Amino acid sequence: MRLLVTGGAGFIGANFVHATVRERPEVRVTVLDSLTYAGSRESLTPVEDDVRLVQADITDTDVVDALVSEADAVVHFAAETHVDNALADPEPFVRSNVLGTFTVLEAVRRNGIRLHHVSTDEVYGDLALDDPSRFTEATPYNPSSPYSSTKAAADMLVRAWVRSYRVAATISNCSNNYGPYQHVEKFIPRQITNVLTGRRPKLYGAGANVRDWIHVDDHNRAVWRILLDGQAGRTYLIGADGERDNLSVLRSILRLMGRSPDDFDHVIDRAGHDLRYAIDSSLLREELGWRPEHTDFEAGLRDTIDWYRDNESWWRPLKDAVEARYAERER
Ligand code: NAD
Ligand code: TDX
Repeated sequence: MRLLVTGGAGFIGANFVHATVRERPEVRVTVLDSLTYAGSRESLTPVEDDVRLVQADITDTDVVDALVSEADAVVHFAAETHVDNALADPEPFVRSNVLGTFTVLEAVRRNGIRLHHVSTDEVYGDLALDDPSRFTEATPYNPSSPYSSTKAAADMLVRAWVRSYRVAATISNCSNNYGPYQHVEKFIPRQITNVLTGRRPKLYGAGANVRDWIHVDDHNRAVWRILLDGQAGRTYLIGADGERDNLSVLRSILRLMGRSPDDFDHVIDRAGHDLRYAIDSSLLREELGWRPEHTDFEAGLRDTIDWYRDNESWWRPLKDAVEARYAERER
């Protein structure tokens, strides 16, 4: 199989490529990534002899069309992904997430190629903290942020291309990922690297907001299951029953890193901050037999902390600039 992976130099995409090279030697992987601030050639160094990296933008119709025409399937991860960045400047989110997905869809339509579109649970909006329900494939879309609204728009384009042009596409909406190679702007790596660089971790508001954490390798195994056996036109929710509030995640990081539980700062809350996400992944489990393997969140967190400790050269060059930006926001 010849597989085109957009966004393969980002966090989830790079882990996807690593796992594919490791576990599926028959697959020939091409990565299409423009290497924005969030993408890194170094994330693909361990597989550089096995993977072709094409540095180009997913809105570049000619490049996308040429690469799609050489592929048997496309997994589309490329996107602008950080909610705080979208609040500060939404334009690149509209361009990459909406126009970029449109460009990919037109290319798979022209070439008759199978597509898997990677999306987020944030398209469903948020749940109240005391609401026992969880998102399902039937939950109406209700995005709150500039980021999630552009992901929702992209999902809608995919659905319309399935219905109107019979494009063979599937969609997955996954909860919050953690693991190696995640950019230090995101919650878990930010706090780990704050401790490692002698800074105090930063918690938005009271830290009561709940995220449903999943290890990136479990997400990627689900993407492979859907790519191989998912039904065209279907949406699958991916989640590992990992609901935790931000304060308790931060306290786990502090404990695992030998710090006292109150060794952090409360900073100004995110505008429009979604309260709670929670995924019901029954369809994926029942139809495709997927189960998460990383069911011990503390163990996964310990491994992630170890990875950041052992791979300082990967994140150190990014850290000061990220914190300088946050310092302006959190002043
Ligand atoms: P990331 O920001 O770490 O990586 C995104 C990658 O896309 C980067 O390598 C970047 O260079 C590339 N990219 C961005 N715009 C591009 C463009 N216009 N052309 C070509 N490449 C471009 O993101 P991530 O966390 O790995 O997320 C990957 C996908 O998974 C996204 O679609 C995101 O919405 C989705 N998702 C993420 C999470 C999560 O918790 N991180 C959860 C659910 C879904
Ligand atoms: O310093 C911080 N302090 C803090 O309390 C940061 C960076 C975040 N937070 C909070 C905000 C969120 O409630 O932690 C939670 C997680 O924040 P992020 O890592 O920014 O993730 P989130 O906003 O939940 O979105 C993530 O999951 C869904 C990804 O960034 C998205 O791309 C994905 O679609």
